[in-house]
Amino acid sequence: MTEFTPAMLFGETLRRGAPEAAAWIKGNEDYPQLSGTVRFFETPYGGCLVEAEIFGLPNIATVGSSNFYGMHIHENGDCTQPFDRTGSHYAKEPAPHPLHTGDMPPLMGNQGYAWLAFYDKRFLISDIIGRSVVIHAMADDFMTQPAGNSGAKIGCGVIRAANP
Ligand SMILES: [Cu+2]
Ligand SMILES: [Zn+2]
Repeated sequence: MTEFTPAMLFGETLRRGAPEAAAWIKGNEDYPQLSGTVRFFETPYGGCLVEAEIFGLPNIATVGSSNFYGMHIHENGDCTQPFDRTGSHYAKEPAPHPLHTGDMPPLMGNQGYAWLAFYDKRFLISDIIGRSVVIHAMADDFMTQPAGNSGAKIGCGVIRAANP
């Protein structure tokens, strides 16, 4: 006998592949090969399911390499190069890092490729449409203020409603 857990429904949701919102990530001028998507799915439990698939992270050339890359929702949906208009981490109410609404787990790049899916109850999809997902050059240390010392903004994508 198998107990039903949320993960079963989450797997189903990802397989169906119909997110309520998505961000197409592009790299900055130093990382033009960086690309991918971050998708946001509603769940019956409140909160949402986030799935990121990113190609071309900086360690791509090093055989067998892996590394962490900070990833956050920033307040402004403006990915004009060099991504300096994205503003701070999105926060519904003032809070220290990593308690911002838009703080998320880091990507783990495996020789340039990262896939990550997680459940997030900090925001509703309606809160984040028109904001941006930013990927950083370094790991987020989840301590340093105001942004976890995660380095340059190497990837950016505006979050758009899938069915506006
Ligand atoms: Cu950030
Ligand atoms: Zn933060």
